[in-house]
Amino acid sequence: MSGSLAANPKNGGVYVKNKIIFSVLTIVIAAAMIAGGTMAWFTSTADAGETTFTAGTVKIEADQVVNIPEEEVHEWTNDNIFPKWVVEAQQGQRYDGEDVVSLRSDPNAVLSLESGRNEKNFFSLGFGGEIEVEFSHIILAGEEFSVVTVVEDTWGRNHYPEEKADVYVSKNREDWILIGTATNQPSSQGNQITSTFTLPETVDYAKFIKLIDVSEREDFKNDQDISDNDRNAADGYDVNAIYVKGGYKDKDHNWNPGDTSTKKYNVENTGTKDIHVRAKLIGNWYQYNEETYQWEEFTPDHGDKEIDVITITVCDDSDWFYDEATDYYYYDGYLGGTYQREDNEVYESELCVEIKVDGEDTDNQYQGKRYVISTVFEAIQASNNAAAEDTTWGVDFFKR
Ligand SMILES: [Ca+2]
Ligand SMILES: [Ca+2]
Ligand SMILES: [Ca+2]
Repeated sequence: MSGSLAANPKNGGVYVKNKIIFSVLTIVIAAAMIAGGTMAWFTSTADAGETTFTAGTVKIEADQVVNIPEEEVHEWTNDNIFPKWVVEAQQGQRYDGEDVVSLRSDPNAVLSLESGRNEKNFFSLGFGGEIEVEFSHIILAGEEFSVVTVVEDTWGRNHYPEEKADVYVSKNREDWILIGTATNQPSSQGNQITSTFTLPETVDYAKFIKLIDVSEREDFKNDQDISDNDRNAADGYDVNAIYVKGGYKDKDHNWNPGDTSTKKYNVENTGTKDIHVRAKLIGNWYQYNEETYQWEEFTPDHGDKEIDVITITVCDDSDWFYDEATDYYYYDGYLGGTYQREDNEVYESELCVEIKVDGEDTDNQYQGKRYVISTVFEAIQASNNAAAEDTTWGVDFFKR
């Protein structure tokens, strides 16, 4: 019989919970799918490249409610942010109808900015060619806004016809908004020419930028001040780099479906009484509502199949166990209170769980979605150090 249950005369001697004290808090970790199956985790404490997050200490105590606010998932940065990757590239032809030389034909050249003169630094669009890049952060209009920057190489020529490209932004790759035209003029200015744009008020944010070459053949045809060689080799706007200055940056933490991430909660009893502790992990998918700028719940659809692509398991060597019947994670024992606490008494413990995203069933519908786990901790008074014989919450501690 648990010490937390007692005969209550007012209820006709029925055993009721008379000493239950809940301390509840919510800790949020979040993940979002990026196109191509890469997933990003967001937490305010995660460093890029690590898969372990420390959520801080969960302090559980009688008559206390502890709330840790939901962590921000994006942070504003004034840095230059480069695209995550090239989504699509279609190179046009040169003026003479030949293919653009191979040195100038690597689309990935646009993902970084270089100075100097090297044909490998840029991707020549060719007449009518295009390139499309995706960012892992949000390009924004509004009070804090992003400056879209496109850099072209013409290497400081005193005279050269205009090479230009229309610049579009999109949040979904379907609706594109023209924000301006980038140009190589004045070509004499230096090795690189920079064009900058901001999003119009009508666009909340964007994740994609597309450049379409709109250089005019007539400009080259009619220009008597360039050589025939130059004219024939003309290959459109030369994209050294596409980037954005300022934006909401994902707390970038990429992982792929099939990978496992670790989440740890340090739980400490700061109350006077010995307690049992359990935790419920509630996971939900969210999608971004472009109108409200809020994340809203999303229900994955796998047809007739019952599929949960997220699997959560307790880490090896853990002092916690999962009880399927109640769907809670329990600390295996009790955490000693401060009252008459003995030197060797355990009063804190770490709940460690591994969160795995299935590699096969995590399909396209998860693109752009985020997985959030809310964790609620509950404490109940343990009977006077008699944990070995304890049954609480319907769980038989040490006898499972
Ligand atoms: Ca050029
Ligand atoms: Ca060119
Ligand atoms: Ca470059």
